Amino acid sequence: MVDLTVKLCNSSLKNPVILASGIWGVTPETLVRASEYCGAVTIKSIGPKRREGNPNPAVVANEHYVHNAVGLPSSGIDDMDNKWEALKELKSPLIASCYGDTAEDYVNITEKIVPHKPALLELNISCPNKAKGMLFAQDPIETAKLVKAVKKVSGRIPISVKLTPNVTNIVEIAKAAEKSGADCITAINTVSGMLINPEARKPVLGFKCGGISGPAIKPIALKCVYDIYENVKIPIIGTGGVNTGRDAIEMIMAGASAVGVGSAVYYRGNDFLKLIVDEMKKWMLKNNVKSIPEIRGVAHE
Ligand code: RRO
Repeated sequence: MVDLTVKLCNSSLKNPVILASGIWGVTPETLVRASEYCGAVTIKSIGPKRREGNPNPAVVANEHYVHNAVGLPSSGIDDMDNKWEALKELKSPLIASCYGDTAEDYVNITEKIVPHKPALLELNISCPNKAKGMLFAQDPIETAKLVKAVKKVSGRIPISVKLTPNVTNIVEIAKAAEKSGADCITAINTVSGMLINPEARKPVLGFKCGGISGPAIKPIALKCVYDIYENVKIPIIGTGGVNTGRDAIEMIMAGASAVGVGSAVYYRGNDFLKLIVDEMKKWMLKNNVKSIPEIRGVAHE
């Protein structure tokens, strides 16, 4: 027998696989379906108000990567009042992800989310598809200020800060988040990139550039998680390019307490979460590993 359960902040998860924000968790129905199999589910980031996405094409995929500039579409925090009830059907804990333009946006959204008691609130401060300016997650001082402001209103709900790899030193940002009271780190968001269609002589995506996810970014995500693990004590949700149970095991060996999975749906189909959990189980049986904590961070030894 293998034990896949893990503890993450205040929650017990039936397994370490978490549906990452964005790809599948767009409606309560897909979240409920995902929750049958995975340890926790993350809702598509909720914004301060209604926002349409970017012009098409907004997502393209091949065997190496998924490239998106979806553009933070959201029906807005107030529309969540129509969704909380349906989310009571979830079979695993909910991670509420949110984004904003200002610290006040994050604070206001947090105040509206807290009464619904998600297991974790994920501050998405790292979407590469914001129209202009620097991201919170590209500056340790801004990250710290934001986390402190949100912690004042988040009560007992633990906070995870989702970081971008598009920085010189992700560890410095993770440390700033931890020092200001963050309970968890989610690493990483997508890697900034661009594709060009040579016949059309222009970028492929309507937004021109976007975020890269999928298999191509797994080594980048692994190094970020590995480096963060050496420098902070709070748990890490390791996210980026995890497509198989074996990939998830690698992420745990880098130091992740749980593993975010999103783009894998493009490669493994709608059963991706079940497939990845089953593969983890099989790998553990074959390699005589009885529990997840037994292998967490072992790549550092
Ligand atoms: O919606 C998006 O364009 C998007 C978001 Br919010 C994010 O966090 N990461 C990403 O690659 N795309």
